[in-house]
Amino acid sequence: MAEVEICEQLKNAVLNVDKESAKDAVEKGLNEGIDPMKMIETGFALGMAMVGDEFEEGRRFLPQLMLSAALMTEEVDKLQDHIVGKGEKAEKAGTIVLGAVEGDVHDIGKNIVKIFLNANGYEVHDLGRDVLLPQFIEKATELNADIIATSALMTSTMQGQAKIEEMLEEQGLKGKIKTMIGGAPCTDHWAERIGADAYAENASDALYKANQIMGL
Ligand code: HCB
Repeated sequence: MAEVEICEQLKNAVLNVDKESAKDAVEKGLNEGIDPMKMIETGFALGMAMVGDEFEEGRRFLPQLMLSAALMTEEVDKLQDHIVGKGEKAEKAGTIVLGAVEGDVHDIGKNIVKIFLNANGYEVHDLGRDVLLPQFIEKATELNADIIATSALMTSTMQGQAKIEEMLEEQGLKGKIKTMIGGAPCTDHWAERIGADAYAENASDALYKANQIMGL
């Protein structure tokens, strides 16, 4: 089965909340050597974006959203061990404090970012979801972290990313601890507006931007 067909099956499995089909496509994909990140980003994530659109249009309801999310989380967990990066590098690339900002329980995307950064040599301290804003700075200071990476999936919670920038400024830490923002409503423009160091569109971009920040 070609990569494009596997990704299509994964996308549809999320849309139709079809666990068996998702499992089958993941197994086939792994057997055929398809990049697990491809399966996540162009299979599952696309399906999830479509689920979100239908939810917004009132054609899908919260319980269905939750089922799709649970299915995706379970399968992404399985793919985790198959993501090949430079994880075994002797030298670590950097330390990142990661989390979904206060008020936001969306964590599927954040978890994918974590898996990918980890696999590529970053030490990632995941604070989880709905993380109180000061905790990002406290943890980053404690660990002498290089980057605070936040995830916000709602227009309301995005404001938390702006507040983190203000708090870093107030505490004289701006520029010392770099920041990366992500999540579906975020953009380069938002990063620029709030003074974040980088915006990442997806997990591969998060690695690229983290490497840029670290000068790698
Ligand atoms: Co939720 N939800 N949801 N939701 N949800 C969204 C986000 C809406 C856009 C749906 C819509 O209306 N179209 C909407 C927000 C509208 C807005 O603010 N403008 C919304 C809403 C309204 C809500 C509730 C308020 C619904 C309600 O209760 N009435 C509620 C909020 C709860 C809360 O947070 N306080 C809610 C709940 C849920 C769940 C629990 C059912 C479920 C989340 C489960 C979970 O995460 N464990 C859920 C889901 C699944 C979604 C959608 C459908 C998908 C999100 C997702 O997982 N995408 C989403 C629609 C959408 O986003 N289009 C919808 C897939 C991942 C892979 O993409 O963008 O998260 P991602 O991550 C990418 C990328 O952004 C980047 O890399 C990732 C990997 O490629 N990235 C980073 C992410 N974080 C990064 C951090 C970095 O530093 C760097 C890069």
